[in-house]
Amino acid sequence: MTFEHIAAKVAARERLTEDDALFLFEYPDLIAIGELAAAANERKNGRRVFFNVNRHINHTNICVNRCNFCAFSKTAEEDGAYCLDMEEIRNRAVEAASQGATEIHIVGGLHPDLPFDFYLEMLSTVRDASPKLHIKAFTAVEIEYLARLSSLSISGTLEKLKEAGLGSLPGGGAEILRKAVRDRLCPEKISGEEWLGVMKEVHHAGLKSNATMLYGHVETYSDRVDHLRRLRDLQDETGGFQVFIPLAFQKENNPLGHLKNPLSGGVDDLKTLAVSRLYLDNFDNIKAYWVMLGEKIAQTSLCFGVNDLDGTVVEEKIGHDAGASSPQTMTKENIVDMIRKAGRIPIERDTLYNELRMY
Ligand code: V47
Ligand code: SF4
Repeated sequence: MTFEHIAAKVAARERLTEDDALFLFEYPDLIAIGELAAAANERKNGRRVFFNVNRHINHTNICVNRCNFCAFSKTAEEDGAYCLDMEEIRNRAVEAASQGATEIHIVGGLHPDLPFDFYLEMLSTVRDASPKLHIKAFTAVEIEYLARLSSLSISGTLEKLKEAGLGSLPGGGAEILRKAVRDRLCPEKISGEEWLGVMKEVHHAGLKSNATMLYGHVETYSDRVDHLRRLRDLQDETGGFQVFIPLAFQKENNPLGHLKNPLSGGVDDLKTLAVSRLYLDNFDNIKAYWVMLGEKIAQTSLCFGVNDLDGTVVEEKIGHDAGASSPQTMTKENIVDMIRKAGRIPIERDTLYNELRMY
């Protein structure tokens, strides 16, 4: 196999194999991979780059799981453990709507004591705060937990959540799907197969979702490729994923932070985004999440196949508790400026990738 062979396949719009993706991860010429990914992206999306105006709400950090990469979760007794009440949730949603947000992104820990009604009330509270807000909430991991809590099936749980205002799902909780890695990262979490199974039901329920991959800890390139292959296979089947978001591992305040993983850093971030663009030919959008990448790598990634910069975020806990040095929030003007300075066209989108405004 040669790089030229893979480049010819990309030019001919032929699907890449797992071996091709592995070859690209191991190939030392980042710029060549980036050029190929940028061309593949431009064929799909031109020079347009999406962002949205959103606000995150992490309703609680109390969690029954103790994932080894997580600096956010606490037991109920620990200092810093919290659970927002409905008034606090409502205030955040009202403030977001008044600042022009179109999306509320809600995820949190797996709280041992909250009833299923809390989650329904949280959705209806946000929905009632403003009809303009799309609610993107709960990872596949939380959905499985809520199904156990409510004693309903996954599809029954989704139906109830939809009735209360759920609009789509974020892509968290995927981590690395392969069992050997997952056992080291998060032995208490649902398996990779279960994560995919929940997403399949989400898509069958008519909801869109996102997909992530947490990278840069104990995994190998082969584990990453296996992860991408499973996402691509499910996407072939359902078409329900809107975007792929690689999440760069943040090292502070968690048990895996001491590891010296050679697969991390700016070059690896850009390569991971570029290979994802090339291999995931059935995903329209590849997102650089600036919270984990930092502003400069996120902006640079627009020349490496990325066409989405996430949003304004406002209040971020998961990455920042783990040491992310990016700001808490980004103004719309700042995101527009980043995109323009990369020679691209900023497009504000809604959660479902409808175009709202060109800048
Ligand atoms: O599921 C936890 C990850 C995820 C760390 O769908 C960590 O639009 C890095 O999924 N270092 C939550 N990552 C965030 C997430 C997300 C973010 C932005 C947009 C979307 C979307 C989804 O954060 C968790 C986990 O995979 N995470 N700890 C850490 N130390
Ligand atoms: Fe809990 Fe999610 Fe953190 Fe795991 S990653 S400990 S499930 S909050």
